Amino acid sequence: MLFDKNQIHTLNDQALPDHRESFEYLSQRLSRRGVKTNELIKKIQEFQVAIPSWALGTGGTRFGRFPGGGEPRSLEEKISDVGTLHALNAGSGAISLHIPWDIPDNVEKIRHHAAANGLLFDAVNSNTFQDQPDQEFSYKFGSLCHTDARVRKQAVNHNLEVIQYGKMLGSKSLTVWLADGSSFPGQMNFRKALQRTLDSLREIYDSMPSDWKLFVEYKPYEPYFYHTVIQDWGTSHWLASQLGERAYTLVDLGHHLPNTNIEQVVATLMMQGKLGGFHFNDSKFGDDDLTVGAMKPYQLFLIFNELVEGMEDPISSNPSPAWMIDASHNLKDPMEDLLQSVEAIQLAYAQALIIDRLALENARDNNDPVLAQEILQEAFRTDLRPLIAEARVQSGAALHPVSVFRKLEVRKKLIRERGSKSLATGL
Ligand SMILES: [Mn+2]
Repeated sequence: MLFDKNQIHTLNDQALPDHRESFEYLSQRLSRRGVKTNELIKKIQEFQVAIPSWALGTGGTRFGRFPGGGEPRSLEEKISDVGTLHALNAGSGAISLHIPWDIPDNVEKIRHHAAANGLLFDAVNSNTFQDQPDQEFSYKFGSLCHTDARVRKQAVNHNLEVIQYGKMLGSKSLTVWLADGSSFPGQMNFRKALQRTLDSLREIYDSMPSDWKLFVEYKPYEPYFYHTVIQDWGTSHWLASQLGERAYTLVDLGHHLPNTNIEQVVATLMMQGKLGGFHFNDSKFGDDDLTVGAMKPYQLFLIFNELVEGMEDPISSNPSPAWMIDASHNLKDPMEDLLQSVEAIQLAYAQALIIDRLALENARDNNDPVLAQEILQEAFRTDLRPLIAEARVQSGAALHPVSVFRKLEVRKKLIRERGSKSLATGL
């Protein structure tokens, strides 16, 4: 660790009187509304968001990349960086690996290092969207959907290899995101490509350990510009339903066309017990990889409203989804961006938890959209930042994570240790 935990506590102490005042005021307001602050804090503390290994380096666009230095050069350093985030916010207690970028050379050492940082291994991710130097066949024209059975076999085998690494580290799920698709009308037979994808996924699904889950991610465009094989939640849901009860849809906030009602997608999937994973980010135009909550915090809140309803529904069989941030950062310090993203997620979650659900249902039953909006916005416009901060302090983390990150000069120390030109693997 680049700093002593006591340094966090010292910095907290300086800001504590101001925090106490805000928190006391908020607690009183919440308790008048019948909200139990302690229960809320416990739920925030239990809510852990996985950090993907590829989010720790500077991202870029197809036009360029402007790294800021001190990027993690190895899997071990990626784990250290997530450990640093978790020490600061107590909400990033898991890491999601990407194979082949993060193949562990010494499994025991990696497991130990993660445990020492208080981290679990979340879903493992396969990669058949780019060619690796040693692979026999190219994925230029697809992977699991490819017309050539040998290419499909290679892609299936890669996924099985990813599962093996995941097993060694203690993961319990595989996320499959395919870049498969076409860029020109007529290039691909939609029906045959989808059928081949299902057949390939079935091979992977049938080989998974019995306690593993398969998450099928969708995306409407990019890297291909005419069609993607798994374009939307409906296609993903159909695939997951065909595969079996341990296959689920994964929703990525950036993987929708403009104005899609994502909260409705979430509600529909949870109603059927098929929402397995969730990727957070934010966007203005498409899959922009912006900081969570930077652009559309109200939409995020509305989505969490459905997530909380789904999680609290005693009849729904939906398992607790795997939460992950899926973004890259081409202007901000990636670690500062991740701290902001986790806080935005926790805030939206907490806001959704304080919605007066009984009153909302009554308003709905009485067809009263005015009252329904009042109830939702009462929760959304309540400033719960002191509550999130209190949850962190009680967990021994930082009152103000970004501020502490800067005061402890974490980036400067990383650059000193790793150099200003280090490049994170996988980007
Ligand atoms: Mn994603």
